[in-house]
Amino acid sequence: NKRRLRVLVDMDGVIADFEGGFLKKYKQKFPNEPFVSLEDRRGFWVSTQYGDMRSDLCEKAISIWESKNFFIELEPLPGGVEAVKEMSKMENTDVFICTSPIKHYSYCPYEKYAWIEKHLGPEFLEQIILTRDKTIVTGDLLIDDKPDILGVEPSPSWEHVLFTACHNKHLPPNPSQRRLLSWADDWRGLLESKRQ
Ligand code: BVP
Repeated sequence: NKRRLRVLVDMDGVIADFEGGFLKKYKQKFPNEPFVSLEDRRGFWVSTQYGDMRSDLCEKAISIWESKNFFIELEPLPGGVEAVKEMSKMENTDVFICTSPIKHYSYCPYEKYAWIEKHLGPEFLEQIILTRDKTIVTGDLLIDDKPDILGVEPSPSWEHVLFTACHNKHLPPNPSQRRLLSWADDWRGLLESKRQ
């Protein structure tokens, strides 16, 4: 039924606090190493900014999210879980959680499922899309904090709405990319704007 609206919601940086969880565990594991405050974060890749600070800090940063319990222990971002639950109860609306797992697969994919079950409920286990290429997934909207979402499909079906995060809030305004400033912003209006 092509009257239904399909919304793809990213996980890290949109409903789960990857940046906050990273910084907390990085400081615990490396108390004597320099760190980047969330205010000073620039660029999507945490590992790149840490590597630019000092080359060995790249692998130290990576060791944090490759550790057991990193993804499951991420805190929900304010309003995200509530918004996704409400969205999924709307008429003619299908919501999927569309998230890219890291390639170190020992814990991340399992913990992403466990996080969804814990915070959104077991019924949302039906709604998970794990993919490293979101361009091949069809939808009307993709709510994601990554500024550039590229893959093998040059012309994805979704409109990418940039979810504001510490690393993207200083980017110059891009008139061709709508933003959601937070879950307190008008996500309902955004969905309505995509309905025929
Ligand atoms: O699994 C997350 C964390 C990881 O990339 C994935 C991003 O997924 P989406 O939000 O696009 O769905 N990740 C990895 C690195 C460095 C790897 Br080397 C990073 O700096 N930031 C990051 O989020």
